[in-house]
Amino acid sequence: MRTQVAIIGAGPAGLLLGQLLHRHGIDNIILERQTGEYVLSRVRAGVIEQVTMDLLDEAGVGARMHADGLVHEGVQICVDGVRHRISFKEMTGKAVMVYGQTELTKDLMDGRAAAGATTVYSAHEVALHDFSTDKPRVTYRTGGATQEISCDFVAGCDGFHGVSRKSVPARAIASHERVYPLGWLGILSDTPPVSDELIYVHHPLGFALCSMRSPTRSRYYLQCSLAEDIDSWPDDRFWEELKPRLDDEARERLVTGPSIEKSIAPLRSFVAEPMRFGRLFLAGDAAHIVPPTGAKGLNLAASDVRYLAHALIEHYKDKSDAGLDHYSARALARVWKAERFSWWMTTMLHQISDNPFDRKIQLAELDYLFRSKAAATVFAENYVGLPY
Ligand code: RFL
Ligand code: PHB
Repeated sequence: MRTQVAIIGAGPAGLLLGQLLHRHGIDNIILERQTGEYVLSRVRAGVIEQVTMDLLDEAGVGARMHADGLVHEGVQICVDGVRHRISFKEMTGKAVMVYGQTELTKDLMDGRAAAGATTVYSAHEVALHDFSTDKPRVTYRTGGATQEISCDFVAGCDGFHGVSRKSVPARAIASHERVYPLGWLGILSDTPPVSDELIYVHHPLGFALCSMRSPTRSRYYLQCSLAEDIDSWPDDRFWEELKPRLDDEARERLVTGPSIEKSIAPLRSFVAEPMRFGRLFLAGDAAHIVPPTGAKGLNLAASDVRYLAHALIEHYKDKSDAGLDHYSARALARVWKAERFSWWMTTMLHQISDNPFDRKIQLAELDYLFRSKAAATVFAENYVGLPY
């Protein structure tokens, strides 16, 4: 088989890249290790930046998000039982959209199916070859046979555990990492949210987040230890641990119910540099991970894809490689700012340290955030997403 761009991974990065390229007549094939049903069953991100919304519109897949997504003009932060609000609208004139990654992935998959573009699900043993030459190849196994795709470029959109980054010789890549000694235990339930805005909770018992997917579906997270066993968290225990962290009003409004999904995600900051190796380009979680506290992972995947899609379009339409040559530096400049914001929010809001000094610093930081318009503006500007 032959294609212009072989894309590894059918997560948001791979699907969005495929869609943008397809709209510009650039042929691409996506290879995905899992089945489509499995990809759609992963409950992950919920917050979409304005610039990501614009990109989804550019890809022609934004209609359902605009119809069903919830526009949020501010966010709430609850510290030791007292809630504070930061208005995005007032500080930046912008807003974010609350719309589940699962729905967005479905929109992208439907868009791809409508375009008639090829996605190979259950593609096993994907291997990248010759990407340091101008004739890269990708091989994989499906239905007991080995297949080969020759292409002009390979886009590694296969997430943190994917094969693309691992195919790069160790001497050519530098990794920067911070692992936090905690995770998020998340549940999804068909109960109305406690508030019409997200509530990030800082509490001596540990961080919590009250989020949502719709007016009738809530998403909650609790800070947990990495050693936590999901089976030791029946729903009742989750709700009982959440309640004391909330303010009185939220506690009264909390409607509990059976979980429809429950999972634990470790918190990690990670960046691999550079993001280009000959004709292989990494995008999204394949190149970087943020802890979920700043809601940046999916949005960063989208911004990488925007830079990469435009660079590839420039290559094919204008015969210019300027965008490809600048891809890594451009993407990383935005990545590191989101890494900084996510690290800052994580360290400010979680109980990480036993040293009382550290908690005092967290409280001082939060108090400053609520009292200073400058600090609130910095927060809001980063949360709604920095410009490209
Ligand atoms: P993905 O989504 O991991 O997709 C990669 C795809 O590649 C496939 N794959 C392979 N395919 C072929 N061969 C191989 N060898 C392969 N290895 C892997 C995988 O099966 C998969 O389908 O990466 P992508 O596309 O870069 O997208 C990144 C986002 O999914 C991620 O950053 C976000 O979910 C992070 N995230 C959040 N981001 C936000 O912007 N806002 C949020 O509110 C937010 N909340 C979250 C989050 C992530 C969370 N978890 C579970 C880590 C909340 C949580 C709890
Ligand atoms: C979510 O709704 O899943 C969510 C929202 C905000 C975050 C992380 C996750 O910071």
